[in-house]
Amino acid sequence: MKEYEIYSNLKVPLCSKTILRLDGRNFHTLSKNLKLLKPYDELFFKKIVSVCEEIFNEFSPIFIYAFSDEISILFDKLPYSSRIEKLDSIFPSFASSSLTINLNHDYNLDNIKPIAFDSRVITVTDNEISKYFKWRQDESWRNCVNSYGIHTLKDKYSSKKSNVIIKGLKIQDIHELLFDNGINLNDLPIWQKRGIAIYKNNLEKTIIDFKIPKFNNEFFKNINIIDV
Ligand SMILES: Nc1nc2c(ncn2[C@@H]2O[C@H](COP(=O)(O)OP(=O)(O)OP(=O)(O)O)[C@@H](O)[C@H]2O)c(=O)[nH]1
Ligand SMILES: [Mg+2]
Repeated sequence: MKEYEIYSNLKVPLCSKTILRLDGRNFHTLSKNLKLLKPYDELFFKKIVSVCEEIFNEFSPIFIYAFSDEISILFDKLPYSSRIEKLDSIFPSFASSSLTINLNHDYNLDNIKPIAFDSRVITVTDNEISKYFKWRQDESWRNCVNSYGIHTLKDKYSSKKSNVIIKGLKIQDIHELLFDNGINLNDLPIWQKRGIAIYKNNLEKTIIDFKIPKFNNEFFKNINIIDV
């Protein structure tokens, strides 16, 4: 019957570096059920960071980047002989279990649905690495501005209307709206604006970086992820 497992030999090509991106399933509902602080809940995000640390320690990727409910994991060398079925099943299930165990210390999980992450495989060349992470970091920034914007609008409008209004505003308009309401985006914690990263420094010490810069080639060169 083994020949019926027709996808089991599907592998990521050897010639590229690989990113696995995990994203929490339906975390909007989870955040409601756990009564997370809006727009950012530091305790919850620290649980996501713990998940990243456990992945880093267990599977030795070279770099992890996370914001909100998504985690991008960069590998130099893939585990499980690069088999896609293994990667796309073990990593999201490991993350789901890890998050559940971590949340259980501080939250009541009695009435929540089982936590799940989805997973996708992204192949990149060395010179696309910083482009990929910059793309995700730009999303983190957009997410930050929008989340604070909606949070502010909800003081005056319904949730639905706030979402409609925010979609019609340019980023500069949202900056001004926030500024008028006493929120200066410059003063927000860096992890809320740019996310966090885990990597090894030159002394092979694991760094959990809550103060990452804006990603560019230089950053990835300095931490020995790329050569040029
Ligand atoms: N209140 C609160 N919510 C958060 C926080 N971090 C993540 N979330 C929630 O997680 C969601 C993540 O966005 P998405 O991944 O687009 O939404 P999702 O509900 O997970 O939907 P799918 O990924 O498509 O399953 C956000 O919309 C928030 O509702 C937080 O710190 N506080
Ligand atoms: Mg999600």
